[in-house]
Amino acid sequence: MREKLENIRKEVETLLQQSDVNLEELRIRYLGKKGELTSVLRGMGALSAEERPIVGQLANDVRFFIENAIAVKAEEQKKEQMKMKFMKEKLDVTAPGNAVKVGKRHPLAKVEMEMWDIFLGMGFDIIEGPEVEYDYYNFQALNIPENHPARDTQDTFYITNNILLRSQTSPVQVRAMEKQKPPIRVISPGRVYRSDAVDATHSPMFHQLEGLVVDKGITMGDLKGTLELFAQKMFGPETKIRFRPHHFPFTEPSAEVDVSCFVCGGKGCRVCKGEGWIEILGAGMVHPYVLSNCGIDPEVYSGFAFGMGIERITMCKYGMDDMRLLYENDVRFLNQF
Ligand code: 2NM
Repeated sequence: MREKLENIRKEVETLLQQSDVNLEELRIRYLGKKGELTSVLRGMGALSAEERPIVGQLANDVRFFIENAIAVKAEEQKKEQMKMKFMKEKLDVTAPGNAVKVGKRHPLAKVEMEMWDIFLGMGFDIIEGPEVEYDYYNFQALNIPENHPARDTQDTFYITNNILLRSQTSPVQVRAMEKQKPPIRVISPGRVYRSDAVDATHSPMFHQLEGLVVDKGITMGDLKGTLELFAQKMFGPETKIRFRPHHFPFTEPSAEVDVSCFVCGGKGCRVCKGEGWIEILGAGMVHPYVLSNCGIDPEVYSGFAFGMGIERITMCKYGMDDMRLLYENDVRFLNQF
């Protein structure tokens, strides 16, 4: 019987060496009501009176040993499980994260901001004004009275008889001249509207950036220098500019301004259509009537102004042949810039 108890102890000891042993099964198998230890104890009646307490003591020791060993093993298994769980759930803080897809700037916005930078660098301020304007600010103050032929080329959308969507950003500059004493050095970027049908080069809404400088002694030379520097910053340091005489009601004299083709350098290519020059803006000396309309004495002050289409410059710069691409917001197109 002693030998049997000793064997049970050894068996349990061996079984507990397996790390994944099922402790509950083991407990039932040895300590349960029909367990091996219990069946040994049941046989104790057959022992002699001297042997009984000794074997009884031994049986208790074995029971205590098994209970204790199971408890120790249970603790070990629990620790092992926790360790595995932590390994599985380990967070590698050095692993690269999931890239967040952010949008990109629209090419029109990119070009406009490039223009801001260039003119801010020359000391201009950026000013804004309403897109819904009075006829007075959009036309009359700019020397375009009712029935003037220039109203045809700048036909726009009317809200009422004397309120309209601005056809240029010059009204912003008229407001600036009314409010501010010279020296004035401003650019006014923004949306403008014209009653034009959509095609590859026209849209009823587009963007302009106009500039205005008013001070004592401002000349056409200042205009040329300013636009030359702008062209070189925008299209490259080799760029030349060319003035062609033109007519605008709000400037006198007026000019259309070309830049030497930044693709072929003037030899003639697809982008400049063989011309060597690309028209990019209109400009001139602010008409004395416009200055006096805004409360500035043309005998004391003079000024120059210019205006350009942001779409046009963007299309030139990136070699686009259809303006509609700029408004369709097809990401396959937009992702190229
Ligand atoms: C252009 C061309 C030439 C212009 C004139 C003025 C103002 F308000 F001073 F009279 N602002 N912008 C101007 C001059 C605009 O756009 C093609």
